[in-house]
Amino acid sequence: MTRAPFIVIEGLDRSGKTTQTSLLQARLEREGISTKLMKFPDRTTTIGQMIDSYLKSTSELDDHVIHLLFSANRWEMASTIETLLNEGTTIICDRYAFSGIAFSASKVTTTTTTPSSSSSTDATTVPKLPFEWCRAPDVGLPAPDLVLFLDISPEQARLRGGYGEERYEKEEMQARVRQAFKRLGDETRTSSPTGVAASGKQWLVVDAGRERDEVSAEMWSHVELLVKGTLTSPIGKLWN
Ligand code: FDM
Repeated sequence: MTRAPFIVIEGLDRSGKTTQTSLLQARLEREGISTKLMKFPDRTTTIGQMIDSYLKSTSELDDHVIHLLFSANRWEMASTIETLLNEGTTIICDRYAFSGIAFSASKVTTTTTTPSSSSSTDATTVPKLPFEWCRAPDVGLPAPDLVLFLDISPEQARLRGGYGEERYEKEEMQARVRQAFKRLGDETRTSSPTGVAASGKQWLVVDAGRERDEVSAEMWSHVELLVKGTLTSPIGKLWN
């Protein structure tokens, strides 16, 4: 039995991720490929509305609770993802479990101390949630066949007008998130030097600091191979 591919676009804020995701969807449609665009968080569900008000800082939630809500928001779509892929609909997904881990694992508690011998202060940061704890709730979700990670440096993001108003859109947070994404990408590459993991998952870094059309052309070159090929392997499960 053949099925359609599951393609995830991950990226930092200001990387042009949302624009690139729509351009990719438009390209797939022009090629006559049946496509569904998904986005996480999906703010339309009851859980999604709780996430939305947390991100807009109109509500406060414990860090563990919001992390589990982000994961639950993916689980509520898991069976739909599987059904669509098996029916032959290609899924393009704007953020997925990798964002879930990268953002939650980048939350830190900062303590500052002033050594008696100095007038300057030392800051120590400690993660609020361990990396493996952050991964656990997403283990078993449908695994993407391809992850395109849109990378942009904090300097380039600043040139693009800086970050927005939502909760995680702060420069130090974004720098930690970038490191966490690197760790997730390296994990995939370690399981295979070509970036293709044993389960067929692939993580590719795209330099999103370039012109919009250059970025979309590179993304299309990776996606085209997948959508024009024949996929017979069953849908994988994340981190199994
Ligand atoms: N985000 C997104 C998380 O913290 N965890 C998740 O699981 C997901 C999917 O939510 F700051 C963060 C990432 C971002 C915010 O994302 C909203 P969009 O793409 O700006 O809507």
